[in-house]
Amino acid sequence: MELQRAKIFPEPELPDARGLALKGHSMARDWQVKSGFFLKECGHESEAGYKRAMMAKGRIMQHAHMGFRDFATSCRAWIEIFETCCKQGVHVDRIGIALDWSMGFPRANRKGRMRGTGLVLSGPEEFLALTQGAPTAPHFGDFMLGFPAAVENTQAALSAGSTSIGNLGQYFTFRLPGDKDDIAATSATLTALHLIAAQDVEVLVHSNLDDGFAAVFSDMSSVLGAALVEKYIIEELIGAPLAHCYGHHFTDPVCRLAFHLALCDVSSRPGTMVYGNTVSYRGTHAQNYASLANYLTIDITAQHISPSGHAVNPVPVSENERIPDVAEIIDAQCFAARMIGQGSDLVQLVDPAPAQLLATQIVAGGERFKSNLLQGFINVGIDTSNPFEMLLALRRIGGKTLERMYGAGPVDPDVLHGRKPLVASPLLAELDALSAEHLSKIDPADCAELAERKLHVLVAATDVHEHGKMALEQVFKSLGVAVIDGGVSTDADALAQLAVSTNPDAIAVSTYNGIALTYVRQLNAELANQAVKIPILIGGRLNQIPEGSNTSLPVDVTGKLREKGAVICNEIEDAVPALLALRQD
Ligand code: B12
Repeated sequence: MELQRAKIFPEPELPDARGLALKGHSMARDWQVKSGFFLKECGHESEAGYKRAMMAKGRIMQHAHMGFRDFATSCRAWIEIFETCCKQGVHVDRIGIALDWSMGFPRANRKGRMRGTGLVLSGPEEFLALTQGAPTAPHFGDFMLGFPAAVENTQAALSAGSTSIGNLGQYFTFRLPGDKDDIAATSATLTALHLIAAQDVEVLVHSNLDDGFAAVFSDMSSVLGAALVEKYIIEELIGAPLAHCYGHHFTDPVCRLAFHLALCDVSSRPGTMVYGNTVSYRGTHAQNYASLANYLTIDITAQHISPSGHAVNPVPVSENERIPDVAEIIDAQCFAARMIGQGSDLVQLVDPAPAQLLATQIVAGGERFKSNLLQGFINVGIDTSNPFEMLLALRRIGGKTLERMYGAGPVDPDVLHGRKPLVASPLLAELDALSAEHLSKIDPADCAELAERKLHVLVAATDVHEHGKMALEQVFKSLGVAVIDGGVSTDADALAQLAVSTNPDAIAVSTYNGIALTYVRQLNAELANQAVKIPILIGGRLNQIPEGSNTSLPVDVTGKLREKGAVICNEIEDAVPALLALRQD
């Protein structure tokens, strides 16, 4: 399938990129970085300057991430994390906040929007109040850039003294429930990026690659290629400094180190943080501590071999159960500090040669991805000197097609995304193994019976989390159950429409963002409106913050979901009895 400009941009006209650039630059007269507690205390103009100073000293920095829903709890946590760690001789260099997805909507348009699990800051005063509690670098990433509220969120972060603002990666893949206007999101993002570019001090545009296309690419060189394309747009076309973050999906130690070395090779700025390998957290706290130690060993070693300024991020071991609490965040920070202290001699035992070799391949493949993409865009008639067109085209085309069209590996119709990966992403091998493990737990007699039934199941994800859906689809296909792709970040009304047009035997929903109950209620109502009755199977994180409550942690809603008629699936194999129980016509 060839791409066509008219299909990518059906609009007769797109907003004027130059006009948005002027708007962003003129806003800088009123919105400049204010020197908050961190900048005053450290004596640098920006976090990038601080990072360079720490790198020169050989100090490895630490990042803590917190995601409470309540403002007062968040303010207290900010202070407690910093001060309790300090008392134990541990310095937390930066704190990132998991903001709520409703923060992506402008303040005036936020009321009544479906809320997720994160914090909502009402305006610049709250951004400032939160970050004034302790002299640690404030990092605002989630749901800032990339959404319709990008401008006002960036203004607020600048006035709270934040000099690393993101998260560009989310622009490409995250969707807000009920929001279909990608022109508004792109206009706001581009204006905010120019506001950042026009600052008197260096403000890093942060992009978490794992939030972007890294979670779906099958080739590590495509991930680096995407980073190079972002660098072209942000640094060359817009003139703002860009810093990358990666880590959630980088499980294989050699690959993790190789990607670090590859990124060092192509970056001119210090990195923000290297994210914890959160997908490896699949067990108890004790088991997750092994995963924490495993990736920290690589990240600390990486900083010794090739310092990049990325702070290491020890993710609390409760991450796979629920949003971690303050004590767990502090424990993880202290654990990391001890590992950093003990890690400097370990590097002598490490031979980086295999990772260096892989890094060379990743960089070469990444450069090829970038040049294929730019040439491909020119051939299609996309103006590659226009950042608006570049951003919107990447977002609309999406990771899977981009990799199939422009990946560095040879074309192979039999593999995922149609190309043999140059450096295979470990994530896909892990998903294969996971699917095989779940398949092996299903009784062969049930497998045979399901294959005979020739069922069709509509499979969708309510949010960006796609791996549960991918694993489920693999298992369904092996069982002879035909999968109808319901997409990711699919709103309940759109899913119901799809159900009406495709008439599946069942709908399988994978959900993670703490909205399980609201979603099933909406889906039930939409299906009832269309006068259709289709069984709903649901799995993922089946929790939700109680409506009207200000508690910070979501609660389990499996009982309520059951009352609404949904079939609860804690594991993939739980779908089997439900599918076998479907009435045969
Ligand atoms: C990978 C990951 C991401 C990736 C997703 C990449 C992608 N494209 O898929 C990235 C980094 C992008 C991400 C983003 C976010 N994430 Co996240 N993420 C995770 C993580 C680490 C793993 C989830 C996963 O994919 N697991 C792999 C699957 C295969 O395994 P599983 O979950 O155990 O699923 C099994 C079963 O449940 C079953 N299953 C799943 N669905 C279904 C459906 C049916 C019908 C059936 C039968 C079975 C089934 O299949 C699996 C095998 O049996 C978890 C933490 C963790 N370690 O679990 C957090 C987590 C899910 N994320 C979380 C959050 C909050 C977010 C963000 C909102 C953060 C933010 N503020 O930006 C955003 C989402 C934004 C958005 N727009 O939606 C929270 C959810 C909190 C909650 N509800 O309590 C978690 C739990 C982390 C945490 N503790 O805070 N995330």
